[in-house]
Parts: sequence; structure tokens; C-alpha cells
Amino acid sequence: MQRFLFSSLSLLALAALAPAAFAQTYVTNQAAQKTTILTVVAGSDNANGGLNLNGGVRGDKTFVVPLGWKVELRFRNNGVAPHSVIVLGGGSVPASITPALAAFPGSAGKNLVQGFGKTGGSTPQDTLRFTASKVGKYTVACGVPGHALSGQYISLEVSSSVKEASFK
Ligand SMILES: [Cu+2]
Repeated sequence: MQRFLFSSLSLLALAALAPAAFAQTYVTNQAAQKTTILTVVAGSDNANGGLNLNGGVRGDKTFVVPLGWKVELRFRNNGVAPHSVIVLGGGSVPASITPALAAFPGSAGKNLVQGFGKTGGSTPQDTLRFTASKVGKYTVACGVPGHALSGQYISLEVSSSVKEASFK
């Protein structure tokens, strides 16, 4: 009986810990430095046939970043198709995505059109550094032709009313 109780309690403890322990972390804040590290994983799961960023499709997930913070956006591709990343202005997604459409200096990734191939690891394949210098709604998109139009984009909001960055 004692053993059964112990096992049951252990399972309960594990169940309680599991969501926190295994949830993917897409945001790391360094508030003292007014810096946030955002992770963007293309094809993180099978949503939209893999045409997603962090599982988000057509702007249904959003990073919120405090106005004036420095952003380090770490990108990697977990999907089968090649993918890339750029932070664009808000509004409708353009058919042709070029570095000139970057919303902030430094917010265009490399290999925009050809993309990066799948990586098995967690090391970023591309790192974007920019300052969230203007309040507004922006789009984080894949630059490979057709991908954003097919829904491979999420949202990024720069806000003057939040104290740290988040993803939801
Ligand atoms: Cu893509």
C-alpha cells in the first residue's frame, strides 16, 4: 500500500511538472539589458503541412515586445522544405518578399528566397538583430516564394504597455 501510494504521488508530481518542463520556450527576456531573445522554428510541427513558424499559421500566434527593446531573433528550420525568416510591416503579406521589405534595420534574414535546409539540432541557422523602435503590428514571415502566401507567418507586436516580451 505504501509503495502504491508512493508511485501514485510520483506520477502526480510528474504530471504537474510535465507542461513546464517540456514546453518549448520561444522567449528569453533579459530585462536589465532591455533585450529579448526570440526563437523562431520553421516547421516546428505539422500545422499547415509544416508551413508554420512555432506552430503558428496566418498570424494566429504573436510575439509581443516592449518598445525600445533590442531583439535577437534566432531562427532554425525543423521542416522538410527550406525556410527563412524576415520581420515585415503589418498588413497583408506581399507576394514577393525581399530584404528591402524588412520593417527594421537588421530584421531581414539571410537566404530569404532559397531558405535554409532542415537542421536536426537546436543551434540557430540565422540570427537577426534589431531594435523594436516603433509601436505597431508586424509580421514574421518565411521569405521562400509562396510560403507566406500559404500561411507561413506569425505576428509581432511592439507595445509601449508591456514590461517584457512574450509569445502566445
Ligand atoms: Cu517557408
